[in-house]
Amino acid sequence: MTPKSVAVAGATGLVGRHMLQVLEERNYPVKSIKLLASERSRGKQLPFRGETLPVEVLTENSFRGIEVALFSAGGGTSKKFAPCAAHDHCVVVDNSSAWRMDPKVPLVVPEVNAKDIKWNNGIIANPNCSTIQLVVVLKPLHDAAKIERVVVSTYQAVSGAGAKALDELLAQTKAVLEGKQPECNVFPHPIAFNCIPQIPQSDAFGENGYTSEEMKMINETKKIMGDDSIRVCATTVRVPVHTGHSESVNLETEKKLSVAQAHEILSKAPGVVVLDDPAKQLYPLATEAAGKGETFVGRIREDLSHPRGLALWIVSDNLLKGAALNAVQIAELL
Ligand code: 25A
Ligand code: L14
Repeated sequence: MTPKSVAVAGATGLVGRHMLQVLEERNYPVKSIKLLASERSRGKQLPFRGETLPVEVLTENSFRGIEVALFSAGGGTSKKFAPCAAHDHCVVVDNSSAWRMDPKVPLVVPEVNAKDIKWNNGIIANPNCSTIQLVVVLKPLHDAAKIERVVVSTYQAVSGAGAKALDELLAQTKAVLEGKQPECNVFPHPIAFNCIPQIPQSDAFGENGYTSEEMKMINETKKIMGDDSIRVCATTVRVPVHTGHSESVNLETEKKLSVAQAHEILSKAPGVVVLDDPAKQLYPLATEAAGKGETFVGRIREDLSHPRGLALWIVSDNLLKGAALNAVQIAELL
């Protein structure tokens, strides 16, 4: 691949910093790199390949001469600036939810639908973190036995809500251990020693009773898998974990899949690692998945309530495969 001129919009955020780290670790052929953020980050510097680079303020003219831009600066910023970048012949890989369901924008997980990159018009959307790790595991099972229905409950890490949320988890944990009242600023309820069934914490529930995170999992799964017939029910829950989203998944297939067949299919699936040895207490854990690029699956067993049902436990790093790594993998395919 010929080296590219790259920009990272939202470089100072948790995801933006991981994008820089992943570009570096995977040796992405960077000819030049521009770090962009809001006015708040003016004067900040970030490390890249042994150098310290200045952060610039993102403007409509930031993308002249840039070939690839990775965006993780929130939906509003992407709505406003991704079209400017595309207009300047830069290809945007956007981590926000702004463009994901736009029929003119491909929504891509390389292991699942790399071919969709071809029809991009300058913007490619990076899916929601919980959806990415789900479809990486569902796709090979769908190809083998056609998935008809999925019921998923998530156990989502606090890092998904950003750096301030992580600070709140630590401060509240300390307060509770000291017998003090935990203070809530980011989350509507204490997240320390608790589970909160509302993601994101700032959004109102929809009229149908679902959160936007739950609706993202439903809609994005169908778009990435290219199959509107898959029925999905999602419950998304924030848990006091630092990094690594976990998911309990029940699926119903048209053709019966045995546990052994599911094991065999998943052990050959790209990006997937099977960790499943109950006798040795081996199963995926958020603490083990954090910092790794793969999606881990275990606890694979028959769903005893359904003749063609399987139950699984899926874990991946929400900042890596769920965000920065998937975005860089898309950029590598360009
Ligand atoms: O709208 P969405 O799609 O739902 O996305 C909302 C947010 O979710 C995060 C990501 O936040 C995104 O902005 N996110 C998205 N996908 C995620 C995933 N898969 C995900 N999180 C986890 N997993 P983020 O914190 O990772 O990154 C935010 C970055 O965007 C920059 N930014 C914001 N507005 C911008 C902008 N850049 C350019 N133009 C704009 N208009 C932001 O830079 C950051 O890099 P910054 O300079 O605004 O903030 C730098 C640091 O300042 C602190 N800070 C942030 N907000 C405030 C603040 N300080 C004071 N007041 C604030 N309101 C933070 O410490 C930040 O790191
Ligand atoms: O749509 O854990 O990419 O708060 C990523 C972070 C949704 C919320 C997205 C979280 C967001 C999610």
